[in-house]
Amino acid sequence: MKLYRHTFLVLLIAVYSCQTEPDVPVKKRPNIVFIMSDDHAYQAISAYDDRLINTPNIDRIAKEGMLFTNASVTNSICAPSRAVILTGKHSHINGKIDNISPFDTTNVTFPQLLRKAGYQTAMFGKLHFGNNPKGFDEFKILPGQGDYYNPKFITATGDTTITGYVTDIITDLAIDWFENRRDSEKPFMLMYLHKAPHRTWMPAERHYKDFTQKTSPLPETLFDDYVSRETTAGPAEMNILKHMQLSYDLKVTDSVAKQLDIKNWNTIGNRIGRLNPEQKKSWDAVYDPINEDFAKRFPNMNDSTLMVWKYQRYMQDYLGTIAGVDENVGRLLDYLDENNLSENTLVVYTSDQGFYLGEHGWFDKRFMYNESFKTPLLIKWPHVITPGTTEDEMVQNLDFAQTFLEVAGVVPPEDMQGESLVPLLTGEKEKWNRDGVYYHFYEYPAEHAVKRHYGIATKEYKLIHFYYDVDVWELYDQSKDPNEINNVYEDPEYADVVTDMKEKLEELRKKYKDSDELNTQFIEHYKSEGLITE
Ligand code: SGN
Ligand code: CA
Repeated sequence: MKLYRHTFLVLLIAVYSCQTEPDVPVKKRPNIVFIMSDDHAYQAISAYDDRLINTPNIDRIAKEGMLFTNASVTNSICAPSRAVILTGKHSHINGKIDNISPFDTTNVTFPQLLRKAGYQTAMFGKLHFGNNPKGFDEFKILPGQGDYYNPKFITATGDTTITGYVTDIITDLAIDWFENRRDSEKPFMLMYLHKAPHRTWMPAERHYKDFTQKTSPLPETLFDDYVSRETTAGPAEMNILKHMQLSYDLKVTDSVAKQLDIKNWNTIGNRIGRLNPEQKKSWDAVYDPINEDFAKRFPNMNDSTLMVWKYQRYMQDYLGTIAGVDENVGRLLDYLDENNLSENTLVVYTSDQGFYLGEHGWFDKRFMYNESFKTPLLIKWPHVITPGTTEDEMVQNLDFAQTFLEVAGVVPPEDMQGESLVPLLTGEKEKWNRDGVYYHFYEYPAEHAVKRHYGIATKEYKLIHFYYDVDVWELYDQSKDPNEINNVYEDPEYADVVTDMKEKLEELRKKYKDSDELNTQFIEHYKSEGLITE
C-alpha cells in the first residue's frame, strides 16, 4: 500500500510539473471538498463516540480515510476560526480576533491561490465575515448566522430567500453547482459550510421526533462546581441551568411560561416566527405536548431536576439538527460516488470549533478546555490515505491552507503559519514533528463572559494563562484528569512541568509572533470601539 501511495504521489508530482507547459492538461490535480458544520461537537459524531448519536455518513469519511483524535482550533469561535482556515495564520496576524469586527479582505487566502492556479472554486453556506468571500467563482452565503427555516442568502448578484430547511438547501446549492456549472476541464475546490448545529438548534421537520423521546447519558461534569477555577470557568455565562433560556433555546412557549409564572422570562422569541403556517403546524404537533408535559412537571422541579430536563431538551434538538447534517453529507458523498468524482477528491469533515454538550454544565465554546478547543476532523483521500486510519498527532485548523495548497501543487506563501498535513495523510509520520499547539481567545467582554486567555497544549499537559480581568494560570494533567477539573498549577509536584510548559509556551508565542504588546493593542482597540468602558 505504501508503495502504491508513493507511486501515486510521484505521478501527482509529474502532473504538477507539467503545469508550466500550457498544452498539457492539469485536470489530474485532486479536487477538494471542505465540509464544515457550525458548533459540531466531536462527542456527537459516532466515529468518535456513539453514546449520543449515530452518524453513519460522516463516519464513512473516517472509514474510507483518517480520523484525527487530537485536532484543535487556535481560537474557539466562529468567524476567527474561519479566518484562520482561509489564511493559514493565527488570529493576531490575520486580524480577525473575534466575531465583531469584519474580516480584513486584504489577507491572502488559500481559495484565491487555488483559483489562480486553475482551480474552479465555490462556497455555499455560513461564512459569518461581515463581507463577501474573495477567490470564489461562485458563492451563496448566509447573512451572519443565517436562519434554519426559509433562509436568506447573499450572492454576488444580490440577495435571495429560499424556502425550506437550511441544511437541505446548502446541499442543493452545492449539487446544483456540480450539475450545472462545474467546469470538467478544471479541478475544483468546494467549501460546503453548514449552519447546523448552531444555536438555537432547530431540526428539519422530518427529524423533529428523532430524539424527542430519547434521553442522553449525563456528562460526568454536568454539575461542575468550578472549584479550583472559581475566577475563570466560574463566571462564564453558559451554564445550562442558569443561562440557557427556556423560551429562546428550549422553545417553551410564552403561554406556558405565563401559566407557570416563571420569573425573568425572556420574551425574545426564537426563530419559530420564520416558519410558514404549514411548517408551524407540524412544529406545534411535536413541541406542544413537550411543553404541556413541562408545565405539569415544573412546579415539582428543583435545580437539579431542572438542569437535567434542560440538558435533555438541549440534546434532543441539537442532535436533531445533526441528523440533518449527517443525511446531507451522505447525499453529497453519494453524488461524488455516482458521478465518478470520489476517486480523485480529498474530502474533509470538520467543525469551526468544538462545543460543550453539558460538560462543566455548559453549552457554547470559547474556552481552551477540551470540548471546545478540540474539533472533529475526518479526511478521506482515496489511494493516498489508508482507509480506517486513526491519527493522534496534534493538528489544527491553522494547517488546512498549507495542506490544500500542497495537495494542489501550489507553493504556500512563506508567512503562512501552519504545517501541511500531507505527511500524515500519506503515512510519512517521520516528516511530522510537532510537540505542542498554541491557542488564544479574545472576545471579552462579550456574550457568555469567557475571559481572554492563551495557552499551550501538548498531548500530556495543558497550560493556560487568563490575563485580562484576572491574572490566573492553570495547568491540567491530561492523562490523570481528562475532564480538566483539577487545576494543578500550584501543586509542588508539578513545579517542573510548569517551568517546562512555560518555556514551550514562550517558544510558541515567539514562533507565531504573539506578545503582551499585541494583547494591549487589542484591548486598546476594544476601548476605542466602546466595547470596554472603564
Ligand atoms: C450567537 C449565539 C452565541 C454564540 C455566538 C457565537 N447567541 O451570538 O451563543 O456563542 O453566536 O457563535 S444567539 O443568541 O445568537 O444564538 S459562533 O459560532 O458564531 O461563533
Ligand atoms: Ca461556531
